[in-house]
Amino acid sequence: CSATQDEVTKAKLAQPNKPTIFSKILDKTIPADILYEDEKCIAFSDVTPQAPVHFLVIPRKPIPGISEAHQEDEQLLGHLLLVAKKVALEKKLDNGYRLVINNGPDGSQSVYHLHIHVLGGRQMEWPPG
Ligand code: D5M
Repeated sequence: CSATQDEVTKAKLAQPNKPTIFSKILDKTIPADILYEDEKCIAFSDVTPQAPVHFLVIPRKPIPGISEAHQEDEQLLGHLLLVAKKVALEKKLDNGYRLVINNGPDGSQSVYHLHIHVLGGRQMEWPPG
């Protein structure tokens, strides 16, 4: 669909430079629908939802993408997954959900601040586009 195409176009044009729009969400200079936050991460609703429930979990540390995470980030990455699960439960996604990490141009990453997408509330298809 054209919305999906827009996301791919944005991803192709994205520059892996900091700071990103997510830094502004973290420092609260732009608003977001924040679902959860702690000292290591924040979860907020995606502004262009691809499912009835679609939120992002991001670390406060500005890791550009999963390809730039390192051994020292091991605990943080585990924490992000557990927060994704916790918020999914709060959102009552009892029948399942999907976690996605887009990485780099071929992965259609458009914001170069690591984020886990959590999508649910409908049947997911496979393979993804
Ligand atoms: O996904 C980046 C995601 O970030 C995409 O689904 C839109 C979302 N996004 C972009 N700006 C905002 C703001 N301001 N609030 C909430 N969500 C936002 P990617 O995996 O990089 O393609």
